[in-house]
Amino acid sequence: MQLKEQLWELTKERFGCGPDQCDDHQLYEALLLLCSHLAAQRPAPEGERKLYYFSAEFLMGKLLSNNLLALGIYDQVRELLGDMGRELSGIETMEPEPSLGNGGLGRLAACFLDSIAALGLPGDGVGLNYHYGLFKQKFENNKQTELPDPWIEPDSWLMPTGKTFTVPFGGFDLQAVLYDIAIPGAGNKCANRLHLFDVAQPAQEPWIGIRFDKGDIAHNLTSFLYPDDSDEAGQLLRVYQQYFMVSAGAQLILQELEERGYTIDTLADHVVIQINDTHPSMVIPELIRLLVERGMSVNRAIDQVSRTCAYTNHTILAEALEKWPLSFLEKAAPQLVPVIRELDRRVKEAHPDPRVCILDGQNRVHMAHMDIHYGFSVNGVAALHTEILKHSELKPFFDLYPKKFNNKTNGVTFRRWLEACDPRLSALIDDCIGASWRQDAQKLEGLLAFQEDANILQRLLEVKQANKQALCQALFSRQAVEVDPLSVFDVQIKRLHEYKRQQMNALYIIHQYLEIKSGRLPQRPVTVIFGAKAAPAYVMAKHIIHLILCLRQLIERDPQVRPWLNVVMVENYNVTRAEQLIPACDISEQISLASKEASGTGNMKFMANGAVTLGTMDGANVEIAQLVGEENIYTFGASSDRVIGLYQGSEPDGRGYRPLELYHRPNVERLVDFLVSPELLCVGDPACLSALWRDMKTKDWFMALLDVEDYIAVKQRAIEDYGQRLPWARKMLVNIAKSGYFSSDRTIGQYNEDIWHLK
Ligand code: 26V
Repeated sequence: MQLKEQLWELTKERFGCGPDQCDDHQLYEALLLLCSHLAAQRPAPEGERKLYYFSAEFLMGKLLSNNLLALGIYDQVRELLGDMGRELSGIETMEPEPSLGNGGLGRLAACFLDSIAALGLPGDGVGLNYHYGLFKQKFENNKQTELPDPWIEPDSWLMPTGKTFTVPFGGFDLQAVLYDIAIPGAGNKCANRLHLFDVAQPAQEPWIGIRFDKGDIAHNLTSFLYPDDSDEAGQLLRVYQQYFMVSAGAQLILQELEERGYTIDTLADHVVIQINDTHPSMVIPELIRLLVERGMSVNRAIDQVSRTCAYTNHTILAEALEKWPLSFLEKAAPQLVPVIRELDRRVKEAHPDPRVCILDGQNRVHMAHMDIHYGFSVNGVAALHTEILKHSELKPFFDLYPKKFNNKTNGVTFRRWLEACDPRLSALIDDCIGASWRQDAQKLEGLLAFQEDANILQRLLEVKQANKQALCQALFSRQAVEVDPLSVFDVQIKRLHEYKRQQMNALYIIHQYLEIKSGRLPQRPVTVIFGAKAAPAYVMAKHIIHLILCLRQLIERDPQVRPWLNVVMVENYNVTRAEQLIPACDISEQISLASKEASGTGNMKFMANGAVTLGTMDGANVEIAQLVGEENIYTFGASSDRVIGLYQGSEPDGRGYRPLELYHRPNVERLVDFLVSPELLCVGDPACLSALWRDMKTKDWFMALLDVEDYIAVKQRAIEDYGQRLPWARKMLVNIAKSGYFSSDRTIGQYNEDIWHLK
């Protein structure tokens, strides 16, 4: 049946009318059903080995366009709608975004599923079906407030499978009910699945706030995605969530193994499990337990599981490395405790070094240590990050198991992050080098041949201008914010964290403000755009949001400054907003303290969309710099070696980092002191601003004052260079041309080649 007829039949049956009579929401539902139907008919890719990608987060973003593209019916549907005088872009707005992730780690998992399917590899995701994704952010009185964000409507991408598994907790059992989301492979006829487990009787909504009864595990286990884990009840619920996910997932794996006709003693030949950070680490003891329960000896079970599991590390931040008190596990999953004790015993017997123990002196379980000892692969997510793991953070482990360590530099799916979000640029690229880059992003290198083509460079500038114009309209209609489309768009969008140093960008804004106030006008107007959510319990991060919102208000009210400097904070930053912001960006802010950002993936998306990076030599920025060359990137700041040295107490005289001394430099002091200036206190909360001010002077844990002067100088230079339009366009072009390396298709190819060996 033709697509057109299928759509007619669907809407006739559902709504009693043709698609031309449907409203946008009805059309959205019809297209969702159409996609689900087509995807469900697709077979899984074939293969003797199957990957299970375990992750507590899958930040999928809206799926309609993505699925239309992957199913190969995007253009057809767009034309069909066009014939009825309708636009796909309007219909897309009807879809609620499933925000089942906090940030980079969750979005990476989503890009990976897209690439695994596109490469036709047999690999499914395993996670949890949170009913509420990351909170919805609202600004009130220049502060962040949080609201629940429901995403599951009567029609959603979730498909009931009818499968359930019993998860045994201490003192009670829960049924894990399995839902699937189909992941169609772009350019082939297969589909994988994202398996999401839910409790059988989820709490009845609606929630009024984001607080809920963390003791009511049976109903609330899958209610919310965790934005943080700041209190004990929350942490315990998190352990319940993790065990629920891995126990049900492990049972699913063993069930599918049997269905595929294999016995459990061939597990490692037919299954590979990628553990996405330590949230799913309990899958190791759980699988061992299940195998022993099925009659395997402990030695053989440990051997099978160790050859099945591979671990990815995504951060070196100490506070983010999970160490659960054994008492939590005794409560949530007591049957795992003897397994973990046995795993620890074996480690201590072989390696008495306390730095590599699983159970430490305070009876805490070091999840990453368990993964490294009992997994066959450990990878970091960018070259620099992996080097830091090997030679600093995880050095004792690298000394034990050098062969386990490997790097897999992150990537992003160009189908969402270039083709879908930037159709204007995609069309221009097609005109230059044909459409084959859509299958193989490395082909973008062909653009290098156009570096001296003034006509193409001009068109590139026009595309960027059109995207900036579109963003201006969106900002105006959503937030009533007016932005000068001819200003430089300087964009920092990512979770709010001190190590990402949004506060340093705020110091730049203060610098510009003071310059303009004292009559030194900049060369051209700049719009500094932020998007960021702060974890609700992360006090300092909330203070930084407050600072930015106050600066925005101060500047907006000032007719002298307003024409030259504009500050915008996008409310409720999420995947959908990123898709509008990234194509419109001129300068991509990647200014984390060197050594702290494991990779970053936004940096790659910006690059592919023709933004020029302003960044530190951190995470994947290092690889971006190598690829584009120094004339096509703006780097600044202390090196990761120097930063690591400072944390260890070196420099200037063995007493480590001392912000107060940096603060007393005249150019720095006036910026920092502006936080508590009468002007700012007029619009802001004195308690928040002075707490931030004091912290910056005396602690400055992520060394904003170390790099701020260099940052401001280099940023000025970038803004100056922006004025030379054709040379700037050349920088944009080189960035796009070199971005193909950061396709997640490349990353997944390498995971498969080195770790998974699927086909
Ligand atoms: C987690 C937590 C949990 C509680 C306390 C504070 C805290 C701080 C950071 C994190 C990060 C969790 C791991 C994560 O999302 N890492 C990100 O992974 C991306 C994909 O590999 C990578 O691009 C980012 O650089 C890295 O931060």
